[in-house]
Amino acid sequence: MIEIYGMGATRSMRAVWAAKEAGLEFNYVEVDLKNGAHLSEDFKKLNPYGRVPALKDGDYILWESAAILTYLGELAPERGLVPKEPKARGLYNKWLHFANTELDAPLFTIEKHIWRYPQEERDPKMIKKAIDELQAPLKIVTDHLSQNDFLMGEQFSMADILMAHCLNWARFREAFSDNSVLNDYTKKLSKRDSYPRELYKK
Ligand SMILES: N[C@@H](CCC(=O)N[C@@H](CS)C(=O)NCC(=O)O)C(=O)O
Repeated sequence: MIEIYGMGATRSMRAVWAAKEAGLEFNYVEVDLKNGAHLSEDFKKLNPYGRVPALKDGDYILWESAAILTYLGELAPERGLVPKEPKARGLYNKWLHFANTELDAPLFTIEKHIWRYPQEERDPKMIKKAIDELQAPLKIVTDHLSQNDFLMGEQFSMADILMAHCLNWARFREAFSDNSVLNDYTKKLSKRDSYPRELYKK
């Protein structure tokens, strides 16, 4: 049985959502980040970097949310969540990497300067700079989604999970607000049966 290690609405919700979209059975193991469970020697056998999500499938261990999404999608090829055809796969990878490098990375910079760094190392100017830097990639995503239902056109894919999580995070950190394209897209995705809304109730 697949095990997914995570906590609440953190990046690990991406993996839970993906497993549900793929129709896979899995056990969800909550990792108490607040009490440092992710830094234990046991957890570091699953992810030496001490982060969630992590996945265990028998003897197979995988970490990094984008890699987990693609792995889970490939376990259920009939659902078409990860394109196989090389050109489509290239576009799928493009959106995964774009979300991770151009959205997730500056969003994490914001978190560092809001709460993660020691007080004396936090700099509000870095938050503003990261929000400014997010505007160009957000425009690219907005332009694309104003012409397409999903990142891959008419077909939902695992890349939409990563993108939707980053967009919800960006809105939460006030990188955008009244963008009807992005708001409609994230709202539509949050209504999918597989959306792990249960993780937001905690
Ligand atoms: N690039 C990694 C990032 C994972 C990550 O940073 N997860 C956070 C939760 S959103 C975490 O485990 N944080 C614990 C910590 O930083 O100590 C991925 O996408 O899986």
